[in-house]
Amino acid sequence: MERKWWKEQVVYQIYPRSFNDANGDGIGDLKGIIEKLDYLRDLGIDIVWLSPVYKSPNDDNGYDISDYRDIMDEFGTLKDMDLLISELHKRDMKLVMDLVVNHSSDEHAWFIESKSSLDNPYRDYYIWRKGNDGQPPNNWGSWFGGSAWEYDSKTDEYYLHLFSKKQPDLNWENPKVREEIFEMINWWVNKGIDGFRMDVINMISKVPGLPDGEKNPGSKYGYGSQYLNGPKVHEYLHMMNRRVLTKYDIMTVGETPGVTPEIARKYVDSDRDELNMLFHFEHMGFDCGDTKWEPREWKLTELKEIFGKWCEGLKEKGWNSLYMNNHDQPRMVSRFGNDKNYRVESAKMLATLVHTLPGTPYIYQGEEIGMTNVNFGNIEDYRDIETLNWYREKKKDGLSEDEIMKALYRMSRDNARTPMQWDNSFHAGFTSGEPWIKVNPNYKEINSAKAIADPDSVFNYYKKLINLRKQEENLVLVYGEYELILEEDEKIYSYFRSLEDDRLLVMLNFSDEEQIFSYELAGVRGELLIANYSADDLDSLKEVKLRPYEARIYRVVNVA
Ligand code: TEU
Ligand code: CA
Repeated sequence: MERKWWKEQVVYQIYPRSFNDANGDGIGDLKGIIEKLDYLRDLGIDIVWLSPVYKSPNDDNGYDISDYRDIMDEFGTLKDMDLLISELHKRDMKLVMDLVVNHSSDEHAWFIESKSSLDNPYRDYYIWRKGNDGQPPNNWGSWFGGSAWEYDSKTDEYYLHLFSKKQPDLNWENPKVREEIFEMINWWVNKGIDGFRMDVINMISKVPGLPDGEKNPGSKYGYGSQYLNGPKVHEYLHMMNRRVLTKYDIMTVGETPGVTPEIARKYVDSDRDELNMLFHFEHMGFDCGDTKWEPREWKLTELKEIFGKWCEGLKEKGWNSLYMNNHDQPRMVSRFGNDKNYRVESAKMLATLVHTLPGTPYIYQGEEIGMTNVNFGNIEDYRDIETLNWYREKKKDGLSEDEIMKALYRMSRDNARTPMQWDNSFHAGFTSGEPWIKVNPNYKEINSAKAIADPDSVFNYYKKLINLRKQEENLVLVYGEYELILEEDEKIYSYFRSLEDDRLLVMLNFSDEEQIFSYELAGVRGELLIANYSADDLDSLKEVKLRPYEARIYRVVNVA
């Protein structure tokens, strides 16, 4: 197994708008991030991934970029950015930027040119088509609702936008577009950044002719089939790798909805020179029905099967990225744990899973203090475009306010976007002004200041866990083999990680009841490395009682 820094280190995702506001305008900013670097260093973070900070009109909170070489006014300036990079490097930390190049903003200079006339030199920077008898060119749906095509009367054509209509898709078929993007990437790397998280990077190549897509159940629109992992995506990524990425020691992680391990290998097999890692969504969909808004009962064995398949699938070539939440997903403790009676225990248990499976762990801001979903209960308090569009659509369909609010509490992206809870002062110490989105009312109980001071907090458990994974003798958690045991158990998730003579045993109780771990394991004793309840070394590991959401890691030692 080839050793790499990005395999051994831990990534922390910052959603800048909600992280820390230094100037009191209610919006997080770069200076605010700089103020918190020592906090992150103390936690044990090596790599910071910043959600987009580029110039943007904020239709989708920065995922709609109007200038790739400048910073959003609310966040600061390029000078602040240089300072952030040097302050990170000074602390031996690295910076990964979000790269959003499937689409730009409709306010990007390229698009303003593009839409101005049919023969403008920038026309082909985007994807324009004639309508079909007064209807859009095909049946593709936008991920944020409605058609993926917007009519423009000036030139009597439609442009493609897989996301909001303020996010027109770039035309990767055009070599000039690719060249512009590669140069821009180069420009950022030369500024000293250490890698990229690539937004929906497996959507950049569309099937030629743009045929209708397969419809999702219950929808009149086609989703995905004609552009997810499209025909030229590997050609483009290989090109990007050869032209730019390979020249530097940087890390890359692609965001790729709709990939299986088989598909993933084509992106991350180290011999293919494309990406280092990717984010798959299999564990982000298995608790949902036809769309993300409908819940589905899930079983622990399903989760084990998903992670097991990915461990196996990428074990020879490639590498996994491990996450249970991000800025698009509900809070993991609310989704997979119990944020009522066992918030602290289950947050630690889930963290133990993320940091002990094979792959690079990603922490989403606030996760390290066990932040939860927010029950706003009022549409006025929501800000997310996907949420607001869906609300409008469902109201029209006649769904009750109550049902809609329930779905939002479960799945709205704003669950992850409420301000970081720093302390118990007004607005949780996030801002001295009015926050752009309300603070979760539980901030007096859940906040960093309190967590830092409490030795039993989620925060202090993360610190220990991160440190454990990095300790020299324990690189077994990074490079060791993964072996699942108690495969059929619906309450306990347990596995070995082993490297040469070193063998660790992870035990996780995924239920709110006591469980007995029972496994035929003779002639060994267990040295406890970490646990989320008080626990000790054990002379035998055959039978171990696990309390609700208990997590333990033992070093398994042979007794002669
Ligand atoms: O998300 C891509 C994506 O697949 C989303 O549709 C995601 O599944 C959805 O938000 C879940 O409800 C990326 C970014 O992470 C997201 O924030 C952006 O809105 C989107 O791309 C467009 O850039
Ligand atoms: Ca601010």
